[in-house]
Amino acid sequence: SRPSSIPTTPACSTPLADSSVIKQPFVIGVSGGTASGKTTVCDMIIQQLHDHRVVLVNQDSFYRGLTPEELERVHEYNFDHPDAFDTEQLLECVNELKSGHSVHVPMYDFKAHQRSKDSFRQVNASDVIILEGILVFHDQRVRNLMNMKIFVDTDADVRLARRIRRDTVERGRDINSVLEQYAKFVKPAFEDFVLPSKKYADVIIPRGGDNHVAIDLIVQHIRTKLGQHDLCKIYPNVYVIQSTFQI
Ligand code: UZR
Ligand code: MG
Repeated sequence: SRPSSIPTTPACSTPLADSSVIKQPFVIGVSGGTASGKTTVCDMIIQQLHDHRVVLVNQDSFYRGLTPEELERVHEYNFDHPDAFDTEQLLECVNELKSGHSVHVPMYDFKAHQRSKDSFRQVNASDVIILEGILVFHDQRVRNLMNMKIFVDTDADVRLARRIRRDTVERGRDINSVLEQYAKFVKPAFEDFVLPSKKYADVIIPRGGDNHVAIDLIVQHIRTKLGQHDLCKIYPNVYVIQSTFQI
């Protein structure tokens, strides 16, 4: 017989009776080099957390649109540099989501290197926010919003092979421009900005989406944390009661 104040099920998927209690979502950062399998890892986590409300926010959505001058010299534009992203807007967006508000995430067109002027993606408040991108661990303010940081660590040759396939098939590039961009910007920026941010990760997943064991372990951990996370916010005394019980 448990005291009635101990919730028997995690309260995360049910609306709160007491609206004065603010429940903060659990924020997971997923970083790693280009084509490392970040999106696949995120999709697998989302699939396995199907009984929770999970939203994915991609750093790619916060690419700044190129000016006409930049567009003219697009081959000289460094899309892998931290300055290519509107980090202030990303911060604002994740902060809003953390406070339980819905947000409008910009839509970025990889072929035109532009943001859509009139369409946005509405992202609603949720239990878990996954923030994915090559440089989501770069800015300390963004890192500080995360409850868990995952780095997807995939060999550079595997990433380059995937990148060529993706950019030619999905992003309308020819192979020469992909290789040129890789050598000129992608690889150096990986070494200068992405790899050094690996040290902030709590978990490093080798081989990305192929690593089912790692993803299972991570999901188990998120479930545990999610339970604790919610219970701490909603029932601040619950652990006190439980520890009294154990004595
Ligand atoms: P992921 N990128 C483009 O190729 N074109 C754009 O308009 C905007 C971004 C690329 C960017 C980076 N680099 O390597 C990659 N270049 O998108 C990040 N060159 O995407 O995390 O899915 O690999
Ligand atoms: Mg991706």
